[in-house]
Amino acid sequence: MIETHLHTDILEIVLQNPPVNALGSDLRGALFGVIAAAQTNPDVKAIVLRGAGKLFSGGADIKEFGKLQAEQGLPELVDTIEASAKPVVAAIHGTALGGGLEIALGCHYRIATADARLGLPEVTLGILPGAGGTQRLPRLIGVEAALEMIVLGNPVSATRALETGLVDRLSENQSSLASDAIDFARTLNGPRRTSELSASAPAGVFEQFQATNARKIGKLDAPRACIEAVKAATELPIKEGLAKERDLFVKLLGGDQSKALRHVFFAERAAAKIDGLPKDIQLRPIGRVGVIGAGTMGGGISMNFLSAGIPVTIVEMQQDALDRGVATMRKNYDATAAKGRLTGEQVEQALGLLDPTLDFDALADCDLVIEAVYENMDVKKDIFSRLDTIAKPGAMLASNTSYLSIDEIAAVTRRPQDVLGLHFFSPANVMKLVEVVRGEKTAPDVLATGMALARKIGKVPVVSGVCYGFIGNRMLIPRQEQATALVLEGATPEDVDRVHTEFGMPMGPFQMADLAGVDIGWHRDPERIESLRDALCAQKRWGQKTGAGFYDYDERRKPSSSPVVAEIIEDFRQKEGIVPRTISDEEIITRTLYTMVNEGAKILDEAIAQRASDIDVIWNYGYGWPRHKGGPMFWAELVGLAHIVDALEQSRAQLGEAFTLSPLLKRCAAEGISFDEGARQ
Ligand code: 3H9
Repeated sequence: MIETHLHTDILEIVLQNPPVNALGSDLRGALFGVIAAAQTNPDVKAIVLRGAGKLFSGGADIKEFGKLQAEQGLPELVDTIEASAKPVVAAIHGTALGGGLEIALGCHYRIATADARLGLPEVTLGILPGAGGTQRLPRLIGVEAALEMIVLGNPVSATRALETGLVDRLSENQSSLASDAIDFARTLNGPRRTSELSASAPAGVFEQFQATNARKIGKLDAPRACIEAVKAATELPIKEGLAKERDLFVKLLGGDQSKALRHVFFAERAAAKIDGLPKDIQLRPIGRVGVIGAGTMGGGISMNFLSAGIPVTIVEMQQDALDRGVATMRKNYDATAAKGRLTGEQVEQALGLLDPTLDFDALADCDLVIEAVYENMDVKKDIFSRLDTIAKPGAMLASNTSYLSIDEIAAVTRRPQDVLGLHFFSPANVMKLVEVVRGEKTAPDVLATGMALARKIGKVPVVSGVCYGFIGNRMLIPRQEQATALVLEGATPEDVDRVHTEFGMPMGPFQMADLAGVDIGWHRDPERIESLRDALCAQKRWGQKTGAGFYDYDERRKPSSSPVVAEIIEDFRQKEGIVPRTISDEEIITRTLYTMVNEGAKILDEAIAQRASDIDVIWNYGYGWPRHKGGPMFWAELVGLAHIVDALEQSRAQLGEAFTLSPLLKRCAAEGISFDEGARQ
């Protein structure tokens, strides 16, 4: 857990708890021991504390939270370090986060490598720094700088830390750090305790901070509690401030928001793991990527690789489509540069790696080819059989299809083991999610390479099996069906959307339909009107792009309720003989969100998703499910699976003939077990 070295008169303590030196109970116990022993050892004049491996410390061990009050002990440890009669220097490299930085704040001095980052990201886990961070940081660096770090959770660079007084000096790099820290420790006369300083706040600073960050804070509990704790640092003596911090910490830790956010933290990391694959699997080298189709998706997909320094050959059938595609990519890059997020040089560098061509055969030297043409199985089959004849042996062949069967596509090639799905979400250069679709015959190294490559270009990849719509879009289908049915039965599109946005989704089903295009998948015959959607499409109400969909839009795309849509809905009700009734918000939740959970359970049961938390990651990153509600599957367990089954059964009459309850959902509800436990049985 820890190693100690006595350098004549300086005791060096090295934290050794890979991979991130999390401050679990064993490590804390060991630290208490050496700090105490150092006090009575006459040879020790001062102490240096540093971390082994890549970083100083990633903070408290999040896995221990909620278990046996295990998080107890870290505040006491920080107090013990600060109380040391001998000066203690924290020597920081890599990152010092959360409890890791709080330990450093308990130390009397801090030295950091020039590339180190220091932060208190607890707020992103729905908690606050609970080991004195909210009381010591404002005392050390001032209230305004502390609020930025604590309430927004953004880490700072070592240079910024030096400016604010968070660190006392810098060391060039990791190899110079230990000796610089030891030399520094030798110059010190005695301890200097941060808790003995006082923190004062300029008038109105808290109100102003809250107002500036109102949108980020939203309905979240943790940022509010963080502000309250920092305020306490300016009003109360240290002891009382620490007690207040503890109180707020314990409350947040027991709350649903923190449970959800901690779930998301581990869910994201679990999603990277592919069940049944050896960890050391050899990946295929990807030096050049081919993209077929320079439309919105093809262009967006290409930009990801270009930005990561990977050359792209992009193929189109017509010169004007190719030119348009390249021009759009340039426009998007220029827009990013205008916001200061890229330099002109970086834009040129990225576009310099792009090879636009009409020659399909140019794909022959690509290690991965991604097809991004429109959704038509025959077209895709044709492309893949051509690819099969020209792609080099071992090249990976991917489709960006959102719905179609990867197995059917792979079957037209003589190398189905090299075929997989890489389902990017629109806009593909922005959205983080990629569903990596594992076909029946996809080779393990192809799947692993797809996952690793997606991470390399900054995406969050999640494995999905083959089914219509894969994980995310398949779950949208029952939601959309029920949203439309609810409108026919008496709700308005505005009612349904409001329930979703109040829940925390960025938009509701009808707002989403307007954004994506109401006409997607429409049969294009204005005379054939069989659904509400057909009626809208027949009147060119195709969504935001035509200025009208379920809502009316002004020139700035601001939506307003549409009397035309209200009339169309009314006509439909009359035609179907439906007498509208009042629909409650609870019914909207049951029929849109619970049906989605039901579909998620089927997806898990069919092993399309590896684990329930993968479904949550997909909804967080692909559809904006609020992180503080975990994801649909986590949220369902929080609401109670038995309650969900009851509500769905009560709505049975409205859910229609085709509706079936997932046997997994029913079983988990009856036995009181989690989705994953149920799926493993
Ligand atoms: C806190 O400190 C509370 C205190 O204020 C008060 C207490 C009273 N605990 O991310 P990676 C695991 S709250 C347990 O892939 P990287 C992680 O799950 C804490 N486990 O590595 C993964 O496991 P696996 C505040 C942790 O190099 C493995 O380590 N701190 C913790 O890309 C590798 O993780 C934070 O919020 C942890 N604290 O990034 C920082 N951290 O291999 C959270 C990581 O089984 N951590 N693991 O999947 C991070 O942001 C990143 O992990 C870090 C390294 C930047 C450190």
